[in-house]
Amino acid sequence: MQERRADILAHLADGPVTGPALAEQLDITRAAVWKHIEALREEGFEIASRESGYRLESIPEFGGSAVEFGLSAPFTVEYHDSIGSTNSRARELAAAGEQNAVVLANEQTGGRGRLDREWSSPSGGIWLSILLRPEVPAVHAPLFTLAAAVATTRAVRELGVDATIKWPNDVQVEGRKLAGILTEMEGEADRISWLVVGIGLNANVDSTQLPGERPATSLRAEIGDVDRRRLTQNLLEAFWNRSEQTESILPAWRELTSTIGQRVRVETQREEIVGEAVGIEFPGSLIVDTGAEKLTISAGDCEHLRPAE
Ligand code: BT5
Repeated sequence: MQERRADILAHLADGPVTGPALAEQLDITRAAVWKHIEALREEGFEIASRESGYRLESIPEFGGSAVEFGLSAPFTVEYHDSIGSTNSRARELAAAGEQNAVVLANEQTGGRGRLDREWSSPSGGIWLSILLRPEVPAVHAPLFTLAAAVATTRAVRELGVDATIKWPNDVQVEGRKLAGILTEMEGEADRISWLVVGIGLNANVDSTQLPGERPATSLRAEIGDVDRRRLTQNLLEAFWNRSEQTESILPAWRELTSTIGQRVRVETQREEIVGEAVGIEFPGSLIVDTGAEKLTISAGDCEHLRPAE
C-alpha cells in the first residue's frame, strides 16, 4: 500500500479526524488528503465524512491495503483479483530489486506446484507469495518452506481446524491436502539473493473444485467460510516471526507433523524408499529407517502408508 495511505488509515484507526488535521499531521495538502481518501474508498474502505471528520466505518473483506492495515510484519502487499501465478509475479519483483513484499491473489489462472505440476486456484482461496532476502547460505532455504508450513498450520489451528504437516510441505486435514507450498530461490552457495515462498491455502472454495488423488479439502468444507483478511495477517505474522528465529523452525515443525512415526514411501528423483520416518534434520531432511539403514532424504514426494508398529 502507498505509505501515505497507510499513515492515513493509522490515524483513522484512532477515531474521527478532520481533513485539515490530517493534512497538518502528514504535512501534505488538503487536496492530497482528499485524493488518498478517495483511493482508499475505491479499494473498498468505507470512510464516512462528518462534521467531526473522516471516520473509518469498515475494512474490505480482502485486498492489499486491507491485509496491510494492522499487520505486525514489515510486508507490503500487492493484491490481484486474478493473476497467472503469484510466485511468478514475486519473481518479477525480485528481479526489480524489491524485498519483504507479498503478492496476494483471490484467483490464479496458472498456479504452479512443485516440478511444474498444476496448482488449482479458484476464486476465494488465499494464494500468496512472500519475497524475502534472508542473509543466510543457500542450504538454509528449505527451512523457510518448513516455516511456511508451520505458520499455515498454526493459523488454521487457531480457527479450530485439526491440521498437521506431511513432510515436507503439505498441510493436511485427515490425510486431505488443505495447503501446499512452493519455494523458489536464486543465490550463490554462501548467500541467498532472493527467496520466494508461495503458499496456496484452499480457503473459501468448494472442495469439489479441487483435484488430488484423495480429494483435497478446503476451510469452507471443514469449518465454513473464514475471514481471509485476518487469516492472511495471522499467517504472514507467524511466518515473519519464524523467519526471524530460524532455530525455532524445526522444533515447531516436529510438534505439528503427522509424518514422524509413520511408515512412508518416499519417491525421490532417483529412487523409491520405503521405511519408517524417524526424524527430521537441518535444514529439513527426512530420516527414514528402512530396517537395513537410516537414509537422509532432502527432497521427494512422501506418502503415508500406515503408522509404524
Ligand atoms: C505444492 O506442490 O503443493 C505447491 C503448491 C503451491 C501453490 C502456491 S499458490 C501461491 C503460489 N503461486 C503459485 O503459482 N504457486 C504457489 P506439490 O506438492 O507438487 O503438489 C501439487 C499437486 O497437488 C498437484 O499435482 C495436484 O495433485 C494437487 N493439487 C493441485 N491443486 C490443489 C489444490 N488447490 N489443493 C490441493 N491439492 C491440489
